[in-house]
Amino acid sequence: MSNDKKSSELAGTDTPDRSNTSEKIDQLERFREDATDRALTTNTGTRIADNQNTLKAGDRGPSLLEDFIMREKIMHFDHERIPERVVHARGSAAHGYFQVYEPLSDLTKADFLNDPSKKTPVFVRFSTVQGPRGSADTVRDVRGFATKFYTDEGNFDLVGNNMPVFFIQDAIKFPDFVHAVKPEPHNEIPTGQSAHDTFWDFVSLTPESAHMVLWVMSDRAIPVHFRGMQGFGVHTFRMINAEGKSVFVKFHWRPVSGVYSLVWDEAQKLAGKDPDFNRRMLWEDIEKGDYPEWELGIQVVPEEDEHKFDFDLLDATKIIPEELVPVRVVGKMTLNRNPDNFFAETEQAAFHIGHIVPGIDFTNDPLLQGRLFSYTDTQLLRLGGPNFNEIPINRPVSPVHNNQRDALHRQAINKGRASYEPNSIDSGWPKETPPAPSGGGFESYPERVSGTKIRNRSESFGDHFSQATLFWNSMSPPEKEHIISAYSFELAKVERLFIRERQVNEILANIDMTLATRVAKNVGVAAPTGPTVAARKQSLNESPALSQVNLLAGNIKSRKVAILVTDGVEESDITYIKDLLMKEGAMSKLIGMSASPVTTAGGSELIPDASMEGLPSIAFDAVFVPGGAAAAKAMAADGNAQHYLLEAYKHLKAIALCGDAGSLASHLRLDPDEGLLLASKGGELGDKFVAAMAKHRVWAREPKAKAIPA
Ligand code: HDD
Repeated sequence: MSNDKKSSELAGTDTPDRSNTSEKIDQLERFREDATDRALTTNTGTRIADNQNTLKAGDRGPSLLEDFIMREKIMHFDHERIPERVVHARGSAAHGYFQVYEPLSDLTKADFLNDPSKKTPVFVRFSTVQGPRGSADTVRDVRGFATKFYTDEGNFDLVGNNMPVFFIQDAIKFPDFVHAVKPEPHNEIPTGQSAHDTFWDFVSLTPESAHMVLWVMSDRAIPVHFRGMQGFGVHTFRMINAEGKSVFVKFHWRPVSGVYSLVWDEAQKLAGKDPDFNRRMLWEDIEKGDYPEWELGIQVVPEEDEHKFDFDLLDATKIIPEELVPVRVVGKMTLNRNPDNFFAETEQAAFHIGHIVPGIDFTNDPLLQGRLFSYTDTQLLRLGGPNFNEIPINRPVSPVHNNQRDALHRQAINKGRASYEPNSIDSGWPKETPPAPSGGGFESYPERVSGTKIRNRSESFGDHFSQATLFWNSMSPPEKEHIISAYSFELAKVERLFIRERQVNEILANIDMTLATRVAKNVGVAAPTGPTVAARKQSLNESPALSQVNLLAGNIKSRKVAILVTDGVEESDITYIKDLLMKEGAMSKLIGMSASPVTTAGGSELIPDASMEGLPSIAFDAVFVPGGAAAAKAMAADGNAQHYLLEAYKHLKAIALCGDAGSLASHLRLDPDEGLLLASKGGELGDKFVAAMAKHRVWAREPKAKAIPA
C-alpha cells in the first residue's frame, strides 16, 4: 500500500506516523465512488452506448458471443455473492469515533488510550449469531458487538458480544457448539432460533454453558435497539504501560441510552412485521443526527491479584462481578455515519481478535487463544485470499510496509526489488521498529510460561453453576419470570423428553430449584428432587449491576412515541406532546387509522406519518391518544385501533389517553395504572407520561396483561 509517507520516514527507530488522522481517513475515502455526473463504463473504462440490449445478429436474431459488454456484466453479477459469515452472518454497522477521557498511561502505552484530544475512527458491526444473512433481527440470540478502532498504531479490533460470558471454555468446542445451535442439518430448521433439540442436547450435556445459556434466556437476548445494549470484550485481556508493567483488563461498553429490552411477544411479532427492526433503528437514528453513544469501561486487576477470585480469570464463562472490581469509565464512542454501501463496508469488514496494538495483549484464555487462529482463517474463504486487509474498510490508517507479496486480489504495487529481509539492495527497508521507549514496535508481554504438554482443563475452570446462580439471584422478579418463560418456551419445542429432563435435572436444578421446578412443570417433566452438584461457597450472593432494571438511563432520549390520530382529534394535545417529546430528545410519529389525511376538531388537516397497520404499536415505546369526542368514538369502533392499544398495554408500555380518549380505557376494560394515564388535557399528564416511559415498562401491570390475548 503506498498511500502514506515515504517508507524511510517511518521505519527503524522512527516514532509511528502521527500526522493528522483525518488526512489519513481522507486517503482511505478515495476508494469511495460517486457516479453522479459520470459516464457508464465497462470495468476497463470503455464508455457504454447501449445498456439495454444485447448485441444480436438482427433485431430478432441470436445473441453474439462477441458482446463483451453483456458478458462482463452478467459474469460480474453471477459472482456477486460471497460466503456469509459462518456465525454472526446477520449484522449491520456504522462508522464513528472514540475518544478517551483521560490518558491511561498508568495502564497502557496504547496511543489511542492516551490522548484525549484524539478522535480515533471506529467501525462497529452488530449482529445476531445463529441466523443467516437474511434472518430477522429480533430473535432470541446473543448479539455480536465488534468494534474496529483505526488507531495511529494499527487496527485494534474488540470483537465482543452483548453478554459478558460465553458458552464454552475452550475453542476446540466451538464447531460443536455452532453445529448444535445452527438449524438442524436434515431440514435446515429452525432459522434464527435455539429452540430445538440439537442445541438443548448439546448444552444439557455441557454444564460449562449453564451461565451463558441463562443470559440467553434472559431479556438481554431480545434488545430493543443496538444503542440499548451493553457490550463486553468477554475475555480477560492485558494492558501494558510504557514501563512494561502489565495488568489484567476486562472491556465493557455501556450505552448512554441505558440498557433495555423487548418483551418476548413483541420480539416474535417484530420478527415478522419488521425483520429489519434493529437495523432500521440504527440507520434512522444516525440519519436524523440522534447518534448512539457508548462509554468504554475497564475492570482492572493487578497481576498479583490474578488468583484471588472464586473463579479463574482465564475462564470465559465467568464475569468479574462489578461489586468486586468496579468498572472504570475511560472514554466514549459515538456512531455518527451510516455506511454508503452495505456490501463494501459491512459485509466485507473482517474483524479479528488478533488485531491488537502496542499496550494491549492477550492472556492464556483457551477460548481467546483458539479465536486467534479462527478469524484470519475464516477471511481467507469469505474474502477470497490473504489480501483482505487491503479492502478499503479493513485498511488501517497507519502505514503498511512489509515483504508479503502477491496472492489473489493484490492491490498494492510494491516498488523495489527486495521482498525479503535482510536485504542490501533496498538498503534494508522496510526495517523493524524497536519497542517503546525508543521505538513503538509491538512487543508481546514477556509472560513466564512453563508446563507439561497436556490436553486438560484446569480445575480452576470446574465451577459451572455458582455464577449462573449469582445471575439468577440478581434478577428482579419480572426478569426471573421472563427467564422461566424463555426456558419453558424453548424446552417445550424440544421433541425428546430426555433432553428436557436432562436440562431441568442436571443444569437448572444446580442453578436454582425454583427455576428448575417452575420450568419442569411447564414442560411436562417431573419436578427435580435437588441439585446434583454441591453448591460452592461464593463471596457474593447478588450483583445488582447485572439487572437491567438498574441500568436504565433515567430519561426518554431517543425513545419513540406513536400519537394516534383520526378525524375529530384535538390538535392542542398533539402540539403539546410533540413539543414535550422534542424537548426530552424523544421522537414521535402521527399514526392514523389509514394513511389518509385527517381533519382535527378545529378543522385543520394533518397528514399521518403511517397507518396503524404500517407502523404497529410494537414499533414504538409508548402510545399517546389525543382528546376529541369524534376521534375517541371512531377508535372505539375500529378493530385496528383497539388492537393497537391492547397490544401496547399487553407489552407494558406507557399509554396516555387525553380527554374523551379516556373512555377507551373503560371500553377496553383496562384499569389505569402508573403507566396507563388519563387526564382531561394532554398537558396534565405530560410529566407522568415521561416518567412512565423512562421506566421503560410498567412491570406491575404484567400479571394483568397476561389476560390480554396476544
Ligand atoms: Fe467469534 C465472528 C464474537 C468465540 C470464530 N465472533 C464473530 C463476530 C463476533 C464474535 C462479534 C462477528 C464479527 C463481525 O461482525 O464480523 N466470538 C465472539 C465472542 C466469542 C467468540 C465474543 C467468545 C468470547 N468465535 C469464537 C470462537 C471461535 C470464533 C471460540 C472459533 C474458534 N467468530 C468466529 C469466526 C467468525 C466469528 C468463525 C465468523 C465470521 C468471522 O469470524 O469473521 O471466525
